[in-house]
Amino acid sequence: MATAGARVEGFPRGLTADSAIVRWVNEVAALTTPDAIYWCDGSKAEYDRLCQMLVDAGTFIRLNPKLRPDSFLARSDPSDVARVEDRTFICSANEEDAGPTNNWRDPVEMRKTLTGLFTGSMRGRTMYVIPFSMGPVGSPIGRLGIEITDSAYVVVNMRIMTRMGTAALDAILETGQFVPALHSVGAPLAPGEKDVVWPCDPDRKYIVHFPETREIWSYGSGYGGNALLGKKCYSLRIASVIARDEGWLAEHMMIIRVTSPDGRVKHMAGAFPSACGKTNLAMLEPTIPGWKVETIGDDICWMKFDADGRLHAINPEAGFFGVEPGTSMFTNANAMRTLRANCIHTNCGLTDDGDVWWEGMTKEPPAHLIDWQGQDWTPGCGRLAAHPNARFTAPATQNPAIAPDWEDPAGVPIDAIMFGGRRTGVVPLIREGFNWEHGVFLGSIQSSETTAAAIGAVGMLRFDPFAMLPFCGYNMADYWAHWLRVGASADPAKLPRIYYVNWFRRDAQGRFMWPGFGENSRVIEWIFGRCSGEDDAVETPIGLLPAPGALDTRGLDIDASDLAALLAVDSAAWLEETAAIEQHYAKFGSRLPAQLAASLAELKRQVATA
Ligand code: O2Y
Ligand code: MN
Repeated sequence: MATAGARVEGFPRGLTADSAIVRWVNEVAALTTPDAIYWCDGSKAEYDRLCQMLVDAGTFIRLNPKLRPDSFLARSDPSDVARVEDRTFICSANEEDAGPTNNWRDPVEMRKTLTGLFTGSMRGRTMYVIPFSMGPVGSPIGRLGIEITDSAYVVVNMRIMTRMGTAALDAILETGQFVPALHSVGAPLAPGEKDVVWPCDPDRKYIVHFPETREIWSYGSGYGGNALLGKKCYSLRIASVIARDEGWLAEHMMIIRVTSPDGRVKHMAGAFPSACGKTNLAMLEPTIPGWKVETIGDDICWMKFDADGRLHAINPEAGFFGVEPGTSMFTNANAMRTLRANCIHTNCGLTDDGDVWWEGMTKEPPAHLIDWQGQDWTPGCGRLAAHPNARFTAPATQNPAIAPDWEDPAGVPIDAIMFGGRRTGVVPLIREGFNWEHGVFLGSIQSSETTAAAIGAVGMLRFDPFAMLPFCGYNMADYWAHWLRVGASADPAKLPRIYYVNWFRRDAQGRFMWPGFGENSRVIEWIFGRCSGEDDAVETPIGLLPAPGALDTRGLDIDASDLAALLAVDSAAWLEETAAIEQHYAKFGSRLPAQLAASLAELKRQVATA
């Protein structure tokens, strides 16, 4: 089949020219005028062929097969290294439906702008059609999509991150449902023009969502969440809107299974802002004897009520797109083991023996390497070997801690939900919400210091409710109302308990007061006990904190004064915090749910009189 003069390869059997998919693909081809249209089948042979093509084009460097078999390094354009929040748009018909935390644009205007940008944008390139499933194909919690892209780098990453290819296409044909996700790097090639290793449009980037029609258009970037459209764009921004309309939850959460020494099992989900250790927690190796943590997912969690009236969660992804700097055998040994082969590394250093390296990976840096910008690097040269947002793309199945049934289409029943952030002061190590409504209050006031996961200043304190600030596809106040509705519709005894953790408290000298990493299992153990009915908490104005001695610190080298400070409630500091929360809430005007305003008023009353 030929389309608008483009060569067509791999056209799937069983697809007819008048199907909605083919009509959409043809419309896109007519607009973007690629040289060829390639329908992906998702096979390993296809993946290997495309990886070799990327090696031949200079986009991929094959790593030393003896050290990292079937693994590759890519270096992006320096203008294209992270998510671009200020170029991410929610184009709902009404501005108020996007809310004060999103960049809104009029959908009609935005369509005009995008149509202009996409006109001829794939000239000289191949347009890849990627059918994919978020979640195991056929899961009642999963969803389907089709990404069209002119980047082979995106195709191979999508094969790791989603269930992509023929099985997903068959499911789309059976259900007739898919979210269309259109992506172009925005770098058309003139006849005979030589390509660059990382094509993108350095000056114009648009990551655009149309929530009402459930469409995604992304232009100008080839990196991460900007380009792998199944991830943040679909699984969070568009899925959060679908979830609101259908009564479920699409969340920025890791999911773990925790098993106690006596074999009891609980499942926990956790929302943490970008690059705050969610992947480390998802792959945690407990330091307390006899406990086991298994990974279900590290970034995204879709939860629906099952027939048993409990929230069941799946990880809609099939891989990890994790931060490299700081990842080591000490901080996340399971991640390091996951990276032994079959991975794509983007923007880290290349050692002289053909391996990868990033800051924090080993105590001693290599004596020499090639840095993420392709320059010679030696320790102390004043530049970073890896970009702070350097990432690995790794198959989830390679994680030694992955739960054997992590792909169960029915998902796992969630017992506890954690919120957390990077807070130097004020916020204690752990507290429990009084009930679901108070838990939603805790999520709504989640705050954290910013990291390198997105372009912008690092280390700035910002409210990041439910860790969804950059990812909620509609008005954040309506999202809180949705969470409250979900709770009100359920049997309270079957709802997960809600917690707020902070691993990042520092003392006056700037030293971390809590060791973190594997020692976080002590906090997990307390949560586990609470979910099992243990009565070892004290009530405070900010929530339920561990009773004295309830947190297991046996074998831990921690000062009693540090522990006391980690679990203290400083009323004066909380009174100041309530002033900041008032400002945060004021942005939402009359859309702010009354229950949250009441929770804030009660907190203020209590800390003011304490
Ligand atoms: O998409 C990027 O460029 C990095 S951001 C990211 C990547 C994987 C998982 N989570 C995030 C995030 O920002 O939350
Ligand atoms: Mn994330």
